Amino acid sequence: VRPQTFSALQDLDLRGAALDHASLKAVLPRPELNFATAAEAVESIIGRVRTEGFTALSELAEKFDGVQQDYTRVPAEAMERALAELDPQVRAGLEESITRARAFAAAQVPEDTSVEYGTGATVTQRWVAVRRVGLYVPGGLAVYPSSVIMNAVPALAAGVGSLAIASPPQKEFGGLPHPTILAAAKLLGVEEVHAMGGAQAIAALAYGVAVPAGVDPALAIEPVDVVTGPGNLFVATAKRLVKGVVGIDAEAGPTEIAILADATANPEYVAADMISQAEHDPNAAAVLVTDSPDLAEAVREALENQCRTTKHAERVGIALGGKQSAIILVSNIDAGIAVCNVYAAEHLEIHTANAHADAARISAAGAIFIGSHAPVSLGDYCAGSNHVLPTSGTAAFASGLNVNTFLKAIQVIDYDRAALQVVAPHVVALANAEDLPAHGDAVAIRFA
Ligand code: HSO
Ligand code: ZN
Repeated sequence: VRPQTFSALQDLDLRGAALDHASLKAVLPRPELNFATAAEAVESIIGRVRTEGFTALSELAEKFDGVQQDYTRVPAEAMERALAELDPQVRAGLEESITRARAFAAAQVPEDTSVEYGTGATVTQRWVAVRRVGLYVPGGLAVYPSSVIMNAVPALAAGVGSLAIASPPQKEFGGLPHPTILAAAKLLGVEEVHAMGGAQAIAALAYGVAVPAGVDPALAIEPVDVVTGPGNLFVATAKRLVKGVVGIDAEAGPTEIAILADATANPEYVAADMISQAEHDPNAAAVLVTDSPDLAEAVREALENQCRTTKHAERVGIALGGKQSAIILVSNIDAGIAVCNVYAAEHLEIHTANAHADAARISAAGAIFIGSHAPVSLGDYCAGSNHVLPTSGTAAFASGLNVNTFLKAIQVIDYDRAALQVVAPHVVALANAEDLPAHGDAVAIRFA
């Protein structure tokens, strides 16, 4: 069987189609993530990590990553060496990325808010960081030091005191994660990195892993409160299964780019941006939504040319030719906006004559990139925004990683006697209405 290529990129003509939410939802391309297929294997892995601890982690590292390890913690010397040996240009890029991400994250830190109900009665919403977080950084087809930044920076800005990074052990790096990942962690001041990947890493973070008596306690993995970060189907399934034990961020399945474009768009840019995200994964989705058949044709041509020279042509071809990708023709940009709002892309680029106004009408997307000079790859590395974003349509209700992901809001109730007396009759009445008279008594006793 020959691999699919970009030329299999499907056309979807929605001119004249119904534009209501349900109709569009039914026709828009989207692969179904089959969590059920992985669930059984993942459940067994989680169970093993919980009962067998590091023995299970070692066996799974050998099985899935082909490496030998007793413990997962990356030694401090390896972290230092990785930073010392980091290519200066890569270091400069990471530093710029960190600086921009920090500024945006710092600006997101919410203020506590209070409401006063007359004298002596105040309620406050107080934001408090979670104690400890586990950040997953995938290995696989590519390595993602940029994801170290995207996970850690908002957690640090939120005030999280304890961060652990998990990333798959790499055979070619002596069983440690890729050195650039270690260097990025070190640059951020995150010292705790564990060479572990897959569902077992998520289980270890969520439940913690103890060391036997006599072993350096620094090698143990303390359980975390929140696990974030993208990963493959096994990682995503594991996150679903530990949810409730810990908090998790939004679903991060295969990456997606949607582009809303009219006749004013530059087809070479559009094609380049589609290829850029298709490069991640044969399951990545690239969707062009346009009211211009001429642009659609020009983008096809540009894809053909650019696919000839792009490094990961095979992966890109499979992604573009897959069922999840399409060129969607719409009658006008209003219809295009309707399509984009139903699709709820992880990344949405807007290349239209009125890009700002059109962007303002988007109500579902992980991130919106406005105009012809804000490609997704800018956001992947250096815009200041986060690249851990909701995929698979979950942008309809979920947000990209941000400071709030790592915060809890505690509601603080501060009433004095006089203030309580003002509402006491109402509390008593409502308590009686619910047949919970002891609730009313607890108020009344203070005034007896
Ligand atoms: N586009 C990916 C993030 C990424 N790209 C990392 C390059 N490195 C998902 O948003
Ligand atoms: Zn990317």
